[in-house]
Amino acid sequence: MSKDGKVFKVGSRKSELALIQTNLVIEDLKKIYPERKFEIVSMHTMGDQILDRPLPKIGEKSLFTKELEEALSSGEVDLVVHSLKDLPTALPDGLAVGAILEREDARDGLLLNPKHRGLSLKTLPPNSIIGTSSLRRIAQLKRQFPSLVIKDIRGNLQTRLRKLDSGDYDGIILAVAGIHRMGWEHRISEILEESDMLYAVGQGALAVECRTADCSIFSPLSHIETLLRTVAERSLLCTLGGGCSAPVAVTSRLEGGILHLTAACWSLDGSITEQLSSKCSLVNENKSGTLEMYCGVTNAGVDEQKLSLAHHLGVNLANDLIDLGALKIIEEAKTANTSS
Ligand code: DPM
Repeated sequence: MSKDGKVFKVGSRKSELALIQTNLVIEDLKKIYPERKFEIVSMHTMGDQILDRPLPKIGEKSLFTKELEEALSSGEVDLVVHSLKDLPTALPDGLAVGAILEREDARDGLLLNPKHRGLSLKTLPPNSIIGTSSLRRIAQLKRQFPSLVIKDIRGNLQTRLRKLDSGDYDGIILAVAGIHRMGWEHRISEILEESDMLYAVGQGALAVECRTADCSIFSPLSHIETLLRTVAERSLLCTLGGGCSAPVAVTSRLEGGILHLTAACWSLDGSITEQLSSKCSLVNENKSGTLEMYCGVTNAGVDEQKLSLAHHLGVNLANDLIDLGALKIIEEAKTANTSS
């Protein structure tokens, strides 16, 4: 795609959330390229079509991205908007994350059936049914709230809300960012703090995937702090080899030039856990960074040394977790889930 081409073709999944997210990014792009036209090309992915099996059991890494990436590689579309947390840490050859936009609230939230108005995970009656299909959420719920019952839930967000309100579930856990984008803030009963629930790598941030040669077109959309935090998180996940469905979770923050990263992994019943924190200074460091690609994310427009430091923070923390036995815990949790 040449920079003076007339139309950007934007690939998106067909779900309402995906289309809202795609339009948010198009609005930002229009500010930078006011002369451009945008055309959305929406498609179903394998993950949208298989609705009868829990996600981690399907076992395909790029479940929600493959068809869109093929359209990018073939030139059918010029960019694809993803939730960063759905984007694997290794991208197909020739593709890259050209931009990561400012992160929304990265935490998870609890939505309740209206009959439980005013309650929280702590005050729900014993045996209340909570819907989620995330190993990360399942393990943390089992560990922190053993009296709750966890039941698998699939489908897009509207389907999940309908199942909640029809009484199939007492509560469901969703990312606050997605709830906000859907305009459902009023349904949040509780925002889950770090002490109760760490979030998924990349949660709350939108990413633009593009052909590597086009990265510089999209990099002005990147939000530096988000980029640094999420590169640290993705480097951790990549080193653990976990993939999107591993029971691995994080929190990160950038404060006074210091990047903080906490990461944990759990066995499926939440009984075994390893959690570690680390930090690094991003000011006045004099380490030379030679990498150009950080888990598929390009360094265009950002201080390469800082990105390299963020990358190493994630890699080192992952290796410390591996020394504590993280690989065995993650593998066992994934195997237990696929065989049960
Ligand atoms: C990934 C997970 C889930 C999505 C696993 C996890 C949740 C699956 C479920 C990798 N992708 O979080 O541990 O609960 O059944 C997804 C959502 C968003 C992006 C919805 C959500 C919106 C938030 C964002 C599904 N992907 O997690 O509530 O943009 O970060």
